[in-house]
Amino acid sequence: MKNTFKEISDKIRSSKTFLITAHVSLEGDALGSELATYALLKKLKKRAVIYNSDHTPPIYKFLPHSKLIKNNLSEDKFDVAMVLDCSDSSRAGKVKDYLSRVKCIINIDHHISNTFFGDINLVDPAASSACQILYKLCERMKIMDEKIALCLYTGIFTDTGNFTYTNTTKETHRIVSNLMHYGVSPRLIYENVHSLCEDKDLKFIGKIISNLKFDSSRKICWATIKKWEDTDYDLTEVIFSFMRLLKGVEVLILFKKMEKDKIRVNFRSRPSVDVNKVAQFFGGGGHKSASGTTIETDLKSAERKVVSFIKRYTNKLK
Ligand SMILES: [Mn+2]
Repeated sequence: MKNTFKEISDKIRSSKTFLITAHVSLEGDALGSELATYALLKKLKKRAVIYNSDHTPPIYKFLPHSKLIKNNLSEDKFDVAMVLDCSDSSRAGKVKDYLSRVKCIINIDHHISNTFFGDINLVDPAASSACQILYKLCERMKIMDEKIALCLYTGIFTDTGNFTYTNTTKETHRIVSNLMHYGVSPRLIYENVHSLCEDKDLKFIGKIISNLKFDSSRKICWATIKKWEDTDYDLTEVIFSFMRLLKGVEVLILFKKMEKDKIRVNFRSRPSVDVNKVAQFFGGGGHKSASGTTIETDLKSAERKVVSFIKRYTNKLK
């Protein structure tokens, strides 16, 4: 991996124009890594454009340079594409079309399901976040300032579930400790990222929480959502944060009907169950304890298929 860091820093230093992107359904790690990369490239006097398929959720607009993010692009000539926190180029949504026209794709990611779609691939599933990997790149390039630090801290903070998931390591804490030398305020980040609900959102969440379903062993808990609330930000994590309070449950699932016969399925798990394997069985992927997929069927049959697969899969583990 040492060589890959060098290869990437050489490529960055020798190139002029950059396209930066991340996965659809933007969140802290995707945006944090994009904006940190942007600030890093600007420090090196490079031309860089952040182009995303999805709009930036308002809760992340406190991040530096977030106003410069584009959702449409007229130019298409770039030396390098920096694709961040993205397991597969198709996860970049409509930006994928641009990637085929770029001379060199640098893929920096921590998803265990990464397909190594880049020309240079820096993939470390042991890292808590794409931001944690980028921190190491900054460290090697000897570039850091308060803007980069704020972006990286935010990505690490959100992808570790406020430093509570199993991906939080000594290394994670070493890095965030170093980032705090640049004036990062954890309180400010927490307030921006977590003060997001309106009363109608809490009512919507309340309805979901009061209709949770369980399997007979009560180790699997899931919610089915017929109409996903159209908010400025994704309520998925908020709902999971309530479901996580359940004692003894090992797998949490959200089934969301996005359109007719199109169901988004998100998985979260305690360490005993690898939900990346579950998501992969259904054509998706992610991490061992957080993953997702999209299934083309109706809500009832998605629910039946997924829950029965997890029952068989967890039985095999016993
Ligand atoms: Mn991530």
